[in-house]
Amino acid sequence: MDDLIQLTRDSDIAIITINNPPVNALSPAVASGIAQAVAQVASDAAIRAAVLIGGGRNFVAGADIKEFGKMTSGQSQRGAGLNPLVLQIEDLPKPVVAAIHGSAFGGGLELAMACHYRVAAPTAQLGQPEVKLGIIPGAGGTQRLPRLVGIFKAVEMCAEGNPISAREAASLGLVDRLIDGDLLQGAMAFAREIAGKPAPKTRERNEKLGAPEQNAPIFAAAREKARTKQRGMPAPLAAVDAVEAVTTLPFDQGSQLEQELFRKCLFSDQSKALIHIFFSEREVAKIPDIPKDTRTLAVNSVAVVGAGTMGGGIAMVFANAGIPVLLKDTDQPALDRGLATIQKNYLSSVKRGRFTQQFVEERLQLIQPTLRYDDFAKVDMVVEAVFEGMAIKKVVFEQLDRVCKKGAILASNTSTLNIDEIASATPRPESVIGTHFFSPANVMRLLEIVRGKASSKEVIATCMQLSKKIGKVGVLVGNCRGFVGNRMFHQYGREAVFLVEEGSTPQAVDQALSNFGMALGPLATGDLAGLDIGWRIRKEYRHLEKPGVRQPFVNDRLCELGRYGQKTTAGWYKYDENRRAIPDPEVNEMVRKWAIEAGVPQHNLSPEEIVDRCIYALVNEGAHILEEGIALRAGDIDIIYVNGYGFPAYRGGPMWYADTVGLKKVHERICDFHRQYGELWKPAPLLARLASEGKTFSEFTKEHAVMA
Ligand code: 3H9
Repeated sequence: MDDLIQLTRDSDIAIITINNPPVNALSPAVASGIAQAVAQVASDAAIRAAVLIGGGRNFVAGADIKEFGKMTSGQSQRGAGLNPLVLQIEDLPKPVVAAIHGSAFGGGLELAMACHYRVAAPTAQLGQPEVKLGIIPGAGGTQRLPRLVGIFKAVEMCAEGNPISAREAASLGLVDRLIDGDLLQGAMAFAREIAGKPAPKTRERNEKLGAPEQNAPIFAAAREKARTKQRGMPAPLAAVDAVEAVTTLPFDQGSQLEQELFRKCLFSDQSKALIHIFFSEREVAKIPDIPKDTRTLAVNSVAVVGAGTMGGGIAMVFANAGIPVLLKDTDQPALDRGLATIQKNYLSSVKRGRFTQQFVEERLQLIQPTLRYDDFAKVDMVVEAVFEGMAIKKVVFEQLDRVCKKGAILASNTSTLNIDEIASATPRPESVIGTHFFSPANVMRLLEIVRGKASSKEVIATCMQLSKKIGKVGVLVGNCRGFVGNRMFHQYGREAVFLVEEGSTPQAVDQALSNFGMALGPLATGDLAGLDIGWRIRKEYRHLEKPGVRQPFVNDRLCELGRYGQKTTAGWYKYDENRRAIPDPEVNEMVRKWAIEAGVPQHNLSPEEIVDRCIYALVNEGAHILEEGIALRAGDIDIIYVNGYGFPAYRGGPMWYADTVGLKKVHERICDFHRQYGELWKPAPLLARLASEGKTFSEFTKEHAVMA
């Protein structure tokens, strides 16, 4: 036992404290330290009961996820040694009480369930989130949880991975007592009550397992839900299989099945991809030239300029985080419309059970409408969300400079424009930054934080910190047209239109990418966002197009016909009154005719080519972005795509996916496309280099995390 585990005593009660900051992950050393402490408790006749507690802010956040990479790469053979440990605790004849605060997740909950009793702080969270990492519980969780909470809840928790509150856990019987006040003292008092009494083993408790005829529909419904809500992922189905084993097999055999399924999932590409996403999501917060202790500015009040769809959504984001917001527009009708939309959105959240009526009323109180810039004098931050045009944005920033206090953050929600040019409208470019929210802003997790050349480190650090507070994943990106997400999406969307021009249909393109795992196909996404937006941007930038380089055109033709997508009930698809997309033979016919008239060569396009062309268009642009330092790391691009563009997390994002396929293979395919389809497919130099060196984007990232 070393510093990781402390064993102390208070008369006849032992206290085992886990000290492995920041989250008490169960590394092999932690597991072996606990095992030694438990052995001492067993052998010390003066000890009649024990409390197992976490030091710091957490009980235990689970097995050490870093160990999984070592296990799958063969660097570590033994895993965390959790299974022997949980059995050792459960078999101890003296009762052990797990005292839970913060989180008891994954292996942490499995450890707690092997204890004979559990007490918890009311704010604690308990869960089996393994499926979010592409695995299933691997230390008896699928076998013990149903014995404590019943089949229905156990299936839900293991297959969906969402945590429950300590209060819910107490009502289900997973927690034996909630402790208000000092957790250790409460746990000690509990331990004294049960000291000397028999220590009940969870694995022997069968009273909540129910009858087969009750359980069969639960498993069937869980499988159906997993197939639709976690489409393409085997881990949730494996979790259901493992829980089902509780009802058909004795504990030992059930545990063995759990082990087999756990290992199968752990060694899958999906698990590696999801673990990459887990760590990348934490890594995005680390900016090499902005140390952790950089001073941040207090953001206690915000103003949003523009009460349109984006501005309204952004106002809701701040209000939801408890930050008062002034919402400004130019005239009363525009402001009224914006507020009405906000109210409508909140109402639907109440209907769907996401928020309570009281929560919504409090949030609405936090959003104050105004028509005057002068009201902004005291706010700490302004987010501009007006129409996407440089001239109007500059006028807004001149006004902001006139009214805002010194040091206020002046942010633009621009999705494409040059943040330095916007900043040039003020004499304080150090306070200007891009905060690019994704639509609907109150739902989408991604926030691109665009670093201008003068943005101060304090302003960047504040926005990165603020993103977490408002429930977003903030990713710092460099300043270029479209930044990271939209710059890549432009290539992806372009390729999707080319495919339709060359002989595919919108349905075939969308279906191939949906089967790949994208939340929505590119053409349906265009219809959702509004085809007129891209049309307007293309017209604005037409002068920059290189002569002789192919450009998509049938999307413009659809717009000329007034087919803007969902908002006009027609785009690539037709839409019914419930906004359901219906394939439109008229579009297919028109597009075919236009393409043939324009001399676009027609060919048969397989789903494989559709996927390769769209996804490799993302990858090739991503490689340019990485080399230019517009993104700090390949993982940052992946986080942007998973959180902002519906890229399947289980494929790890576009750059990870390319690494998984092998950059040599990706490069060769892109070279084929270059030969066949011309200039736009010129392989990015970084991709060509890494492919020839046999390296990956991840390896490149480890060597160069530098931003332009
Ligand atoms: C499992 O248990 C399998 C079992 O069935 C048994 C198998 C045999 N391991 O998120 P934060 C790091 S699978 C290693 O920013 P927060 C994290 O990378 C596991 N490291 O803090 C970060 O490092 P850094 C099931 C971990 O307060 C730092 O801790 N468990 C682990 O916002 C702080 O993390 C889970 O999936 C870990 N298990 O949130 C739970 N957890 O500072 C995963 C965290 O270097 N964890 N780190 O960037 C979480 O959900 C959140 O971290 C938690 C804290 C809610 C606990």
